[in-house]
Amino acid sequence: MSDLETLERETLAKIAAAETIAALEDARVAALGKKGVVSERMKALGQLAPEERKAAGAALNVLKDKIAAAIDAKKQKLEDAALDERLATEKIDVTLPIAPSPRGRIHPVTQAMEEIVAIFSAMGFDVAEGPDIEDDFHNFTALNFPPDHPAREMHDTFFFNEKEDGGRMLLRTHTSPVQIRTMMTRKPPIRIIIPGRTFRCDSDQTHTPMFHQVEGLVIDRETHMGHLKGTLEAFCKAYFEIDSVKTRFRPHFFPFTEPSAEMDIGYERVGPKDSGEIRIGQGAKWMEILGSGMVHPNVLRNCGLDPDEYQGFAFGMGIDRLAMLKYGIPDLRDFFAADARWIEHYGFDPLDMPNLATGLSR
Ligand code: 2NM
Repeated sequence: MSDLETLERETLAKIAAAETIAALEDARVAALGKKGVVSERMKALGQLAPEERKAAGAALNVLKDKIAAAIDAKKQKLEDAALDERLATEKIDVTLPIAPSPRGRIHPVTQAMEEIVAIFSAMGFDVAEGPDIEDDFHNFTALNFPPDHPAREMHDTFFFNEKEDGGRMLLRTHTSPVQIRTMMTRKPPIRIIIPGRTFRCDSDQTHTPMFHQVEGLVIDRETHMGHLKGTLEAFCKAYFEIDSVKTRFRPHFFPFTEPSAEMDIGYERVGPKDSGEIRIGQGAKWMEILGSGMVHPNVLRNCGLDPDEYQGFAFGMGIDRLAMLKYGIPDLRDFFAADARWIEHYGFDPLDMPNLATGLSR
């Protein structure tokens, strides 16, 4: 056997024996690398006589091509095997149940908001939304606030800098501007609730400068205080998940409703005296939970509705406080403290969407 044939056999055997890409690379370097056997022989061609050189060079080139082809083929084989192995070991079973306790919790304010939306949706209300940044007309004037009303003052409302026309935008102090926008663009009957962020210059134990409100509006031809009462009592039963609720309506004043009333619900203390634990719905004590009233004729007129043809009721309540009451959360400021242990304790499972069929909260 010629010397070249031995070299070919040894090199191809080494390539065939390589079980990893690294071993194959070693075999390539040993044969075709700069100092590899084939390369060394190429260099040695120069010492041969010209008539021998041609044949020897051609033979070496053939050998070089054979080795290169063998390496390519083997490389492909090793890569295919590696891919098969990965496909076999990295497979996932998409039919497995999802992880039982996903990380992340729903904030109690979000939970309360979603529960409130579920309750009013079942009563036939739509959810309406509007901008956080409002103008004076939608936040005050259209709502029948007189020009000198104290709520328009700097110390109650967050105003932006004056615009060129002298007007000032503001952070809405309630969600009522959305009711105005809805009445100006939609024909009655209207049944909407408006959950959202609201802003007032106020910060102490029980007030944060940003808070959440849900307001509601019903406009139709023959809507009266009885509808208001029935709707809000039904809401309280559903929200607090109790069969009966004791309520009372106290006369009040809002610029945008006439008559206006605050609704109280009955409650009592339970457990040890200073535990702060309460039961909502029954008992000798009263707690104010919302404001309401029949939409003022001026507000209807400001929105292009004829008060002799249409009337309706509206109400508003604070979601943060409703969440504290229902879930027994003692301190409002914890809502915005971004404490992971707090949200782990008071938060809700993201996969339990509130709905009336399976229960609002678990
Ligand atoms: C409340 C209480 C009572 C209210 C009134 C209106 C509108 F636009 F129809 F005039 N929107 N919201 C309203 C009425 C809000 O919050 C305590």
